[in-house]
Amino acid sequence: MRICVLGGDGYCGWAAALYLSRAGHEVAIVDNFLRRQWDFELGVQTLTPIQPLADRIRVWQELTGKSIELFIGDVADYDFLSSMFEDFQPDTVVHFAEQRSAPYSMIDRKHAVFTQVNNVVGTLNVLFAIKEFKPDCHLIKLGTMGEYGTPNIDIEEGYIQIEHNGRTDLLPFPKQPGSFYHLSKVHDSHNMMFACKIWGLRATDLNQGVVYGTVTDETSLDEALINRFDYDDVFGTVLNRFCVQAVTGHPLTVYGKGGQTRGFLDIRDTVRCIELACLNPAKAGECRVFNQFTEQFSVLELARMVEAASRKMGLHVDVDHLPDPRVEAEQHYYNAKHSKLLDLGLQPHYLNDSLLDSLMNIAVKYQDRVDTSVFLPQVNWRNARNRRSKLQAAAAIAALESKS
Ligand code: NAD
Ligand code: USQ
Repeated sequence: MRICVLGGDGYCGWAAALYLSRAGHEVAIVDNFLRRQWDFELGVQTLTPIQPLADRIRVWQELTGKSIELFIGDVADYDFLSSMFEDFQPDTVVHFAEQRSAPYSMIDRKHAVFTQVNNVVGTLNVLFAIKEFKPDCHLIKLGTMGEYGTPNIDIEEGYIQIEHNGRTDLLPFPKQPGSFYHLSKVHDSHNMMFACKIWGLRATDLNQGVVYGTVTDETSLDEALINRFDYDDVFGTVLNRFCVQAVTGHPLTVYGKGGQTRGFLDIRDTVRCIELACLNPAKAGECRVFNQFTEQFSVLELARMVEAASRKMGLHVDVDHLPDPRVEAEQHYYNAKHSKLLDLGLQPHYLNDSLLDSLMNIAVKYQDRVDTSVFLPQVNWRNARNRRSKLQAAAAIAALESKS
């Protein structure tokens, strides 16, 4: 297949592009390096020393003999996207290219507006480009489990059969997202459903849970292929953050009671899920939804697991309960269905002791790159104007000056 990976310089996109390339597909990466710019803006960096994209791709080609085409540009720029479609003619587009941090979208008005414009316009452009240049192309779009929120009923995969006043219908599952970022995904989902209905496009909305880990079979082939591992308060996801906090002896930052329960998956399962969706495309006119996660945990359960793994390594770690900077249920019912990808053949990597040890060991390996000032949350949902960017940039500049 000719597969175009939008956002292929990012965390999930890089791992997926290599996996699909190794599996024998013709792969193109599209990215405009916004993610690297956000690191500069916030004064943070990934724990792992990622290489420039062109270098990563060159090393991949030298090691495997497989080439990956590169298109540098903005998915939200329709002229750029059109020329990419005409040139590469994808059979499948895997769309990761969005601003994906909930805290980033909650910094202030500017960041909320940017997030929704970047994400919603980007996805609309992809839908129009498919319609205009390759109507049979299968769109695989990364959504999020956070679209559903935490309702007091079981969460279905995208649609729910509802009986009302004696009549029944299969309707989109109600959405109760918890940030302007998560809202952008809901808007995308509605636009995709509508485009499939009116133009007969084929799409798969992958409502992914929180991803952890950094190593895949492909990225471990060479240090130059190493993937991102974010642990800061804005882009770092919870388990990755806890592992880095533990190895530096920092108390684990559980927000509130820690009963917040989410779906989780290993990055190796992310890439396999993408492949399964590619190999089993949606039908023309179908906008199907898969819930993409393998296990659910509460934040406090994860903290206890990391605490136990640390003890085995001879590290003492405390678990702190900080006031929750987010507006979210701290204790709630959660039972989300996730059988469709298993039915297609997914064999999950479950979070066991050895997997947790390997995550902790990555944190140990790059410990000297850790900036402990980004452990505490600095974006509060209740404020319309957080000072996160300016403060952090000032701290980063001061740190640079003290080093030079
Ligand atoms: P990431 O930030 O590491 O990667 C996103 C990539 O897209 C970056 O390289 C960025 O430069 C690029 N990008 C963003 N906007 C762009 C634009 N307008 N044009 C071109 N490139 C653009 O994010 P990630 O963690 O790899 O997440 C990828 C997707 O998966 C996102 O849509 C995210 O919402 C979804 N997702 C991620 C997680 C997770 O835990 N990481 C969980 C669920 C869903
Ligand atoms: N949390 C803590 N302590 C921390 C960090 C987070 O208790 O130090 C809590 C949060 O309050 C939240 C939960 O952990 O309740 C998950 O937070 P997170 O930052 O790990 O993940 P989230 O903001 O939900 O976003 C991430 C990705 C996003 C993706 C989403 C999937 O950044 O792109 O859409 O996971 S889901 O959670 O299913 O919506």
